[in-house]
Amino acid sequence: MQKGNRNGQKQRYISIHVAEKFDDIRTLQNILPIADFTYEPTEITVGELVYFNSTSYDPDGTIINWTWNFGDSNMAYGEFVTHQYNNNGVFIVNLTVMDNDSATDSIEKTVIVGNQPPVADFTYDPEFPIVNETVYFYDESIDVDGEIISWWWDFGDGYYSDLQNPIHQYSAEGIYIVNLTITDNDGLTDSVEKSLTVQKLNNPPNEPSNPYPTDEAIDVILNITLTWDCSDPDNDPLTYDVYFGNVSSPPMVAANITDSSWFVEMLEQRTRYYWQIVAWDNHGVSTSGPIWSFITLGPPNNPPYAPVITGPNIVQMNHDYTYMFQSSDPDGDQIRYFVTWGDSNEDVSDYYPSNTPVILNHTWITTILPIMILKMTATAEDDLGAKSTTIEKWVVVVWFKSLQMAYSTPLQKIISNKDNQNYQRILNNHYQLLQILLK
Ligand SMILES: [Ca+2]
Ligand SMILES: [Ca+2]
Ligand SMILES: [Ca+2]
Ligand SMILES: [Ca+2]
Repeated sequence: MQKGNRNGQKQRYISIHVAEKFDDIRTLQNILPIADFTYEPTEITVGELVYFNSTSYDPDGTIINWTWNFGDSNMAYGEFVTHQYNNNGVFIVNLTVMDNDSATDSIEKTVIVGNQPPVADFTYDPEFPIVNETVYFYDESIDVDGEIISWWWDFGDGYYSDLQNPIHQYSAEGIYIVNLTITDNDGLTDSVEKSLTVQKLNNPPNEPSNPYPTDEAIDVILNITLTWDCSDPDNDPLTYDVYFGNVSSPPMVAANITDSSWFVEMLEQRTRYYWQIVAWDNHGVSTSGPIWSFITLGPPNNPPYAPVITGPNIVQMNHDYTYMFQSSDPDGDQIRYFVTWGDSNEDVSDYYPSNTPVILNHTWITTILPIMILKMTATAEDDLGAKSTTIEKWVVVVWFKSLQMAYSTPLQKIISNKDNQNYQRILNNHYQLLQILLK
């Protein structure tokens, strides 16, 4: 790679100086300097900083001048210089040195500035593709002294592409090693690898089911293992949060358990317990089960007493009326009320402490008859499921306020007879007659 221009043998020049004074006549023999240099690095690429070091010397004096010609029209002066080549190629570097007697020597060396290799890089989108989703690959490779002329993508699943910016779909979940190899216009290559995680589309767990004790079970023992079933559409492993207590929105008593069972003990007798399971899959997605309940064993439960209904007997259609229901439970249990309004509508109240008046509203909507007698019913049920006897109440529903006012007293009499079996028929068939009778 390096070669000198010297002709092998050292050349010597002799000069004779004649002094002004005879005593100073001396015959002097100047020896030529010897030019040489090294450079670092020896394998040069475009843009790289190259250090040129003169190793020239003068056997009988000193070097006083160094002139560098880098072969690319650039010059420099000095014993130690640096240079960067902007193009690859072959360059003749010339160094000329001069000694203190103005004698010179030169040396030339050939340097080869190589091709800068390309640098491979890429990105892809989306970051976490799911199975069969289109993944976009973007070439981000660079070549500082040329251009990239070919690409080879290995998607890691047995598929390849030679496009610069390919797309690809993965048909199975997993972690894939994607390799991109590029080649620049001078034939140098580079590769880069990145791992890509393909996820499956996640489904939430199925709803917890098949509780034990079964929902609404009674006489459940006081120490019992609750169990349930649950699965995940993706067959993900599941964990469970358990909510349990004697209130209808039970608190969480266990979190993140892996078994589909939970032991509870020392439960109170003849008490309704509520419980709920929340299932989580390993993608952090959850599904809540229904709130189940059961009643523990204990002394016999007594039903609430029959409720009392308080409210108007004669009402106008399409107006809202308020009724109060009240009962008590011999055991002091909470009570809720089932109410039928005689027009095929029903209501169920929340649970309230024993002996608490409970208000429910109702509107009888337009009927085809100007006067109708309807039968309301109310039943009290304690929170252990024991029902009272059912109480009835007759209500006369009229079209107009005037009817309500006019017939209030006589209708009240009829209703109070507790013998209304035929009155609806009478009212329907003999409305005019009744009108007269009631006057
Ligand atoms: Ca010399
Ligand atoms: Ca290049
Ligand atoms: Ca899942
Ligand atoms: Ca009771």
